[in-house]
Amino acid sequence: MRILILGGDGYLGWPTAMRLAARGDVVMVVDNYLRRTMARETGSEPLVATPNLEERAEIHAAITGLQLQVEIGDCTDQPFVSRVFTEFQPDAVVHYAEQPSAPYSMMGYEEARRTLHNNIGATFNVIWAVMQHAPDCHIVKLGTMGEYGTPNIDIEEGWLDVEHNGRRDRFLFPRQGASLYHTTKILDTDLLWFYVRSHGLRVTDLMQGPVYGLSTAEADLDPRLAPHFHYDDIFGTVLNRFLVQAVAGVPLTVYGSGAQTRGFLNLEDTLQCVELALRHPATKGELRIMNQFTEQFSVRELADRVSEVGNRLGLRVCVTSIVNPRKEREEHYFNPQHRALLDLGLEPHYLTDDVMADLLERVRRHRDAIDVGRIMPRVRWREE
Ligand code: USQ
Repeated sequence: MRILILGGDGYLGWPTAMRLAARGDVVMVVDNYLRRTMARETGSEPLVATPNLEERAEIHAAITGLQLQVEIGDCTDQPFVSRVFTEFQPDAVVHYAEQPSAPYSMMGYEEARRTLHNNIGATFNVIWAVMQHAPDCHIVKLGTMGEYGTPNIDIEEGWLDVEHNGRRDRFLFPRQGASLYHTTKILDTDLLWFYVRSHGLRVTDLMQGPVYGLSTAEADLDPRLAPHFHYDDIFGTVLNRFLVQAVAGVPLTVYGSGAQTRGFLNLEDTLQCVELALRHPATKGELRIMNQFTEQFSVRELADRVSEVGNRLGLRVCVTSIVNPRKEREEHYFNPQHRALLDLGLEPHYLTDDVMADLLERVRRHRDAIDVGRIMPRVRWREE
């Protein structure tokens, strides 16, 4: 397939590009380095510096013999997006080109505006580029489990059958994000659903939970091919942060009671899920929504697991509870469905003790690079 990856420099975009190239697909990666810029501006650089996208593509080609086409540009720039679609003529586009951080979106006006402008603008331009230049192209869009929030009912995969005053209909599952970032993902879904109804697009919206890990089959070929690995309070996801905190000897930062529960997945499984979505495309006029995670944990459970395995490896790990900088439910019901990707063939990599030990060992190799000044939360959802 000819596959366009928007946000191809990111934590998920870069490993996805290498995986699809290894499978024999023709891959073009697009990025404008927004995440690198935001990380620099907020003092949130990753654990290990990574070469830029053009350099990474050259290193990848030298090692594997596989070419990734690279375009540096901004997906909110419609002439740029139009040109890329016209020239590349993708069979599918994987849309990761979004500002991915909930805390960043809550920092202040400028960060909120940038999140809204980038995320909605990029999705809107992708929709129009598909309609105008590649109408059969399958859009695989990364959404988030956070679109649903934590309702006091079971979470379905995208849709809910509602009976009201004796009549029935099917609607998008009610959504309520706990940050502006999560809200932009809700707006994306609404935009996509509108254009699916009006123009018959084919769309898969993947509701993903927090991802962890720093290794994939292709990234392990050479240290220069590693994904960005953030452990700061703005771009680091919770388990990745806990791994670094354990190695640095900093108490694990459980926000509030730690009873907040999420659906998690290994980076390897993100690649599997995206590939499964690509190989089994949505049909024309279909918005297919799949919940993308493999197992659920509370934050406190995760911290305890890191501490148990870390201490067995000789690290001195302790867990602390700090005032929750976010406004989110800590005690809540959480029972999301996640069958669709398993039915397509997903074979989960679960978070066993061996996997946890391997993650800790990999982080331990970079112990000297850890800046403990990047660990405590700097962004509060509201000033007390
Ligand atoms: N948390 C802690 N301690 C920390 C960091 C986080 O207790 O040091 C808690 C948070 O309060 C939250 C949970 O861990 O309850 C998850 O936080 P996170 O930072 O790992 O995840 P989140 O901000 O929700 O966002 C991440 C990705 C985002 C993706 C989302 C999936 O950055 O791109 O969409 O995970 S989900 O969480 O299911 O919405």
